[in-house]
Amino acid sequence: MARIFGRSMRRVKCLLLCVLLTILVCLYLAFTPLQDTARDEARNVHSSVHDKAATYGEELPDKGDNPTWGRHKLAVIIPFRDRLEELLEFAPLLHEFLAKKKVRHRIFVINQIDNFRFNRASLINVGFLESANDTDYIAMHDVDLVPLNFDLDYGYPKEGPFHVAAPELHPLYHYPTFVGGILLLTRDQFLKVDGMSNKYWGWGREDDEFFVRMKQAKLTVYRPEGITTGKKTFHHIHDRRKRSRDNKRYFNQKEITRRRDRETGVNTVQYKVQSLKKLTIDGAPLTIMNIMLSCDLTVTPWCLKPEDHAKYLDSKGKVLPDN
Ligand code: UDH
Ligand code: MN
Repeated sequence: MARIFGRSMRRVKCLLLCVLLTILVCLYLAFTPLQDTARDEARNVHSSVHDKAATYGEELPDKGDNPTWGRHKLAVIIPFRDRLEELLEFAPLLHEFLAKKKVRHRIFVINQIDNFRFNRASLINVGFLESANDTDYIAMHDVDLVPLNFDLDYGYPKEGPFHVAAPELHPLYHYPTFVGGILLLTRDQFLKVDGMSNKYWGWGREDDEFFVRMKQAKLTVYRPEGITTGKKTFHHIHDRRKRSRDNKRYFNQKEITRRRDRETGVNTVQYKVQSLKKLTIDGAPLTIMNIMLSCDLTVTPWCLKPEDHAKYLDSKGKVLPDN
């Protein structure tokens, strides 16, 4: 009897041992490949981020693993035409400035290549749309305004639009409602006001209209505090004899552009990306977008000077296709 009991106890022990071994083997098989897969996946994600950066011809400023850089990414949008000398000086300085401040960023040069008068606001709308992929806030940034004071903030403007080039700091413009030069907005803030008006061809006032948009949308504009460098806070690379401002007003431009535009914005901007080039200037990676804007001459005939209308219109008054 005792022998039978002893034998069955041994069997039970054996069985338990087998079950335990099976469980251990299963656990081993189950978890080992999982860990590898997870590691491989992480590696893939990491390398795809870098591959993407590599195809853009850009360095990721933080190589993706430096926690002090924060999670937000800035699209610097530069409305541009015929300002190569300024760009050559500006781009390396801004890139270095932002990298030192650990602001993740990409610089987009939105180059207007059609035959219409310059349209800063529409180019900013285009820059906003074209930079949507991997950035979550924008800086509309003049190409000729270099920040010199390292205390200037270019961080994510969570509370409201942040006007870096404040009137008391800008070398030239000091009126209280000025929001030109350099202005930061989150994507949501920009969308809340439908971006900028597309009616401003030639120089000026589009930023003042944008101020009204922000005000009416109840967005509070913030500005730098505690900056002690006054009007020397920026270097303005602008010789007004060489870079004269196209401030003529044609047709009923003056009257229309004095009003708040409720019809056009980032949702109505018409354009074509003719080409995209990656370029590095002294270590500063840039995305250059060659943009053909469209203009409806029945709405804003001042997108061409009156003397140019005949040049670019066919006999029926339609804009020729290559313009
Ligand atoms: N820009 C060009 N090419 C041009 C004209 C303008 O690239 O032919 C771009 C460039 O980024 C430039 C920005 O538009 O820095 C502004 O133009 P600007 O430098 O001629 O203007 P300004 O120095 O500063 O007068 C504009 C501030 C806001 C004006 C206040 C009136 N609302
Ligand atoms: Mn200027």
